[in-house]
Amino acid sequence: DTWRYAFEEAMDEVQGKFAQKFKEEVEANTDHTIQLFPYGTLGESADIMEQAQAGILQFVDQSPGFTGSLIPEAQVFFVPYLLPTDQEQLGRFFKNSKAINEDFQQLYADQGLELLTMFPEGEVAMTTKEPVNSCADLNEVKFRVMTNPLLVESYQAFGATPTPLPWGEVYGGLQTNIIQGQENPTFFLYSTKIYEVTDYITYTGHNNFTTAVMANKDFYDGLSEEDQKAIQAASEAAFDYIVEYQKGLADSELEKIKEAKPEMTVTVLSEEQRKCFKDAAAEVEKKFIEMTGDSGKKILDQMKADLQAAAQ
Ligand code: 6CS
Repeated sequence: DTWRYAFEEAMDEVQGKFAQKFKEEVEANTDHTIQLFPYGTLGESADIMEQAQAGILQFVDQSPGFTGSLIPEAQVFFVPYLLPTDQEQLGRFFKNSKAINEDFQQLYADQGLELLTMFPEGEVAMTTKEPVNSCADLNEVKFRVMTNPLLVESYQAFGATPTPLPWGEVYGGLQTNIIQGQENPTFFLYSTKIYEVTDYITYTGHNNFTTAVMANKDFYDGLSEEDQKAIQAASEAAFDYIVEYQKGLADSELEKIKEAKPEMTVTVLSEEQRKCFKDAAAEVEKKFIEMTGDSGKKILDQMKADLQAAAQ
């Protein structure tokens, strides 16, 4: 059979690299082929998730930034400063976490999705038209966020005016000044040329971009045990590959941005400058628990325990 796999990025961006490795592994070890659909070919993130749930797609990569309304607990990835920025620790966390590999697996299954893996795509940076040295600088800034209620709460707590939009509206929105800021990992700031429409890149350390790869569950459950094993092995191999692939990527892509736009101002906030963002985090965590109740609290606690284990 030919299986269809859609993702939210271009072929040569991180999700595309993962997908190509996954395809290569599946095709080498089963009789099936995989057809890849990069960002834009089948619509926005919300569209490809619908298609995967309907079984039109067999595989989909959708980041929790867009899964928040479907699976409220997935918003946990937007509690500021919960995830470390250290990529090695993150790699260990995603690989071994009970929260990811058991608890989230069940929550995705409840929505007809077989969660194959989650992986990190790098620390997110804010890009804006004016400098950001503290929360006060975000006052009156319409800041684009993914369509995720907790991310809206975060930017509200940071002092900005959060504006949820699908990705396709971000470049134009910045160009026409409908929005004045957005956040994304460094590689994406370069590959999507978002640096052309913003003048300041600010690292606050408040989050790491996470994404999730899943299969339609009816499709997956209907496969032979052999095919299921090959899919699991392919997603493990692609996970290891993508963690390795990203080593040094944020640094090299930041250099390319500086080359393309020498007047870009890049700032890494000091511990003192981060204080107001860190103070806001406690409020956002409280909101998360209000939104998700016992189920969210349980997953948050489990994640904290898993993160601690990965720190050693
Ligand atoms: O900000 C976004 O909407 C996009 N960011 C990344 C890094 N991947 C896909 C997503 O659509």
